[in-house]
Amino acid sequence: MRSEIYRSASKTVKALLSASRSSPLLAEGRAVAAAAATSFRGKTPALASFYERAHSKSAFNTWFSGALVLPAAVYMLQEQEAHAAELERTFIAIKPDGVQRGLIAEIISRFERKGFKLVAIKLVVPSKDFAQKHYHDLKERPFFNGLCNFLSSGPVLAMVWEGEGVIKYGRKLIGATDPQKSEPGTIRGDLAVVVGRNIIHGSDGPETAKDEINLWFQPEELVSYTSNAEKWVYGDN
Ligand code: IDP
Ligand code: MG
Repeated sequence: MRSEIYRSASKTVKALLSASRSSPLLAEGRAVAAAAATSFRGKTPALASFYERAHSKSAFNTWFSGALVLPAAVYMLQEQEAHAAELERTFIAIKPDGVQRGLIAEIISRFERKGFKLVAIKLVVPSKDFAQKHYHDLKERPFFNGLCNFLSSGPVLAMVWEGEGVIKYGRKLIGATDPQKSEPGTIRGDLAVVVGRNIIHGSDGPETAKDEINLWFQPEELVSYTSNAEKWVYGDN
């Protein structure tokens, strides 16, 4: 999955790299960097303001912008490109039982502590019709009606989490569908007792993740940002 920041970063990296290949002269590199910085505005404000601060009129900064800022920008964006390319997103929802039992913070903290990144969140009471759409795969099952009644009976905390392997590992954090069979240490294993009140939903694969995110969220509700912790959560040795 490619975030917007990834698209803009990778476009900028390509512009910077091709400019530095075609002309190693710093003066020209600076011109390209200036153009690239324009495209940062409104997308990566921190980087844009860093660039603008460094790109004032003094002789020192003229040298500084060409010699340091351009390679630094390329390095930062390459890093971002490397991470963003591997990241995926999943839909996670705390069902009405989890919300009513005061387990929101507990559940969010398990995903956060793992190193996954929250990119969307909202509290909603879904309609029965909406619940049926969400669980459409189960419409032949005897518990379908009761399940949809339950999901639409109160507030649901809908979220999108991002990270490498988050779809599969999110399911591991959640545990088996039936809490009687969920391992201790999992959310359902530690916090739930019966299948009808298993407190949390998580997408079960890449296709469902995409469909469920689209069902529950508008594209503009998904927030692309670089988390401070990312450089410590990801890395190769
Ligand atoms: P999952 O939530 O682990 O992905 P699914 O098989 O997709 O499990 O079932 C969706 C939800 O339907 C479960 O989380 C649970 O709330 C409910 N459910 C599944 N099986 C039963 C059942 O046998 N009786 C009652 N409810 C069930
Ligand atoms: Mg399921």
